[in-house]
Amino acid sequence: MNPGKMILLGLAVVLAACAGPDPAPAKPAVLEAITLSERQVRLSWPAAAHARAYEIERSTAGGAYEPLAQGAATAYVDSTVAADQRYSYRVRALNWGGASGWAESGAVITPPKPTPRAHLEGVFGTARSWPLVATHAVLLPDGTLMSWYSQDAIGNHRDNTDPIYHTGTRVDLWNPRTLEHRPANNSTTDLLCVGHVVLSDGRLFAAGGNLGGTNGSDHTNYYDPARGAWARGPDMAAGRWYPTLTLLPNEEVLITGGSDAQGKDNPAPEVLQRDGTLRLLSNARTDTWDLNHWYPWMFVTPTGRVFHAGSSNRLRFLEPAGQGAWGEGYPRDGKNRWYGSAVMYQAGKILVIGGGGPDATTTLLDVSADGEPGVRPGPSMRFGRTHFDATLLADGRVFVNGGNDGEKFSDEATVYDSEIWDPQSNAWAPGARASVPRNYHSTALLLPDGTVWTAGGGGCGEDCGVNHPNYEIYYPPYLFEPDGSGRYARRPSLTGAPRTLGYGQRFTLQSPDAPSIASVSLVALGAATHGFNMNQRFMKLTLEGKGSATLEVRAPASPNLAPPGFYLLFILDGRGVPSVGEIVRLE
Ligand SMILES: [Cu+2]
Repeated sequence: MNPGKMILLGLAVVLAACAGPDPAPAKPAVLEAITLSERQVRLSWPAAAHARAYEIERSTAGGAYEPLAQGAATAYVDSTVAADQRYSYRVRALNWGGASGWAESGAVITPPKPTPRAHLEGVFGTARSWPLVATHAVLLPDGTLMSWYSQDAIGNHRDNTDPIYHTGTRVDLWNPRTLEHRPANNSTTDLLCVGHVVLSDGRLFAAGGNLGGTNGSDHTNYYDPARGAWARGPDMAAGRWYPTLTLLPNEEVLITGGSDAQGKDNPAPEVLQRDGTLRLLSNARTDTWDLNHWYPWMFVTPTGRVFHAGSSNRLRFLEPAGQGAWGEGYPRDGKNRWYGSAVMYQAGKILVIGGGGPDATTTLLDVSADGEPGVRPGPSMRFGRTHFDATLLADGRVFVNGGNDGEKFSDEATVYDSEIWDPQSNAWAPGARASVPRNYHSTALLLPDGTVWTAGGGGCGEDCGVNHPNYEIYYPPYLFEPDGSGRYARRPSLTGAPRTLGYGQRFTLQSPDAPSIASVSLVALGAATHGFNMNQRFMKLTLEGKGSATLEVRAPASPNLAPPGFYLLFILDGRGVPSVGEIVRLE
């Protein structure tokens, strides 16, 4: 007798009281699996028509499915999992008429066992392989993570100026809900060292690329997640290798810096306009002052201008309308912070971090108003770092990982310890220690589940010895019980959010945990490369009312505070524990 028949015979006994002719049961519409801790995975699915019971099976580490449980409920907590292991699940409905087809879950990786200091430092998961050295990484509005290096996975030809090596890019798309990778290759442009943002319509826009060495391509490219396809945009006036892209409040995109087809600084910013054409900011040349043309740190200010925060020692506002105009220049802190980083952690407030060969110092900038920028020293990190990553967390803290002494393609002097800056206390706290160096060409992104994906580093060809085609997930302190008991915290559940938020409008969120919710945050989807995340932005929203299962929240008042586009929305309880984020569009 086969196992399916045995199950049905067992059910026959259980269900004898309600026996009768059953139509075939419907397959459960979806199976959701979420990790509650290193020991528990919660499964849930909607009731299927004509189901009398459900049968659940589990696959461990990609192995065959094996029976796990049966029952009449539409949820199940699997408490037999191990830490830091990959699982997937499937469920089907049963009745007298037989069994439905299987509904499969996405795959989950259980988090690592917490350390006693996890609530203070967070924890890194085990390093797992990645198809390439992730030097560029963007979170797309459908929740997938796109990453690439160049035409190949590890940079064998990055310095070769033969055009044959610069006609396309090997691009990876990863779904964090299924852990599946699939190719999304570009066949026109070597996207190594482009700038990139997620547009307000959900497409990725990338400008520039590599022609070998420091020579920049004049290409622009769109990737449309809805169609799963790349398309060329208009060619720029000149090439750009290492440009920064900035999404503007009017949905245009500012393109600044980079080096041209001859490897010389490209001195004229351009703007992608809403009609898809480019406008040259011929009145805002950048070759007349000390702008470092490699990924300049540009930010939209609360007054709707753009601010240059570095990495050179020059602070300056840019008016991007018309042909553009730079304002007066101000010194920052006397340092050239090449390959450091800068984060706008709150509208108008910027944390400038490290860089310039190993430097542990920080500088705080305030550009809330248009006058002279506020400049004051911030607290120093425990470690000097260059070539590191700086990522805004769901609670507005800044997580810094990786970095070394500034040497490219070298893992000597690697800083493995992470650090976390809290804007409330203006202090750094020690973070967990990673197992893999993340230096030049590494990236990090906040994922919708509130963890941080860290990856990449190297990309110097077959023989260089410092390529890191792998990733580690960082579990921040807010995912653990604040009492130091070494347990994962119970997370508030966000069960309903509008897909779009209108500026200044009040909207309603659904949460069974509404009474315990203390704050709501928006974090723009990240787009990171070379130590600078040019799309991330954090905003705390005003919580205006609470019901037993609803929250009334006010959207940002102006596109100057948060440009139109895609954001992760989190609700956080009174202990600071965030929900899983929902991707919403601000318009
Ligand atoms: Cu590079």
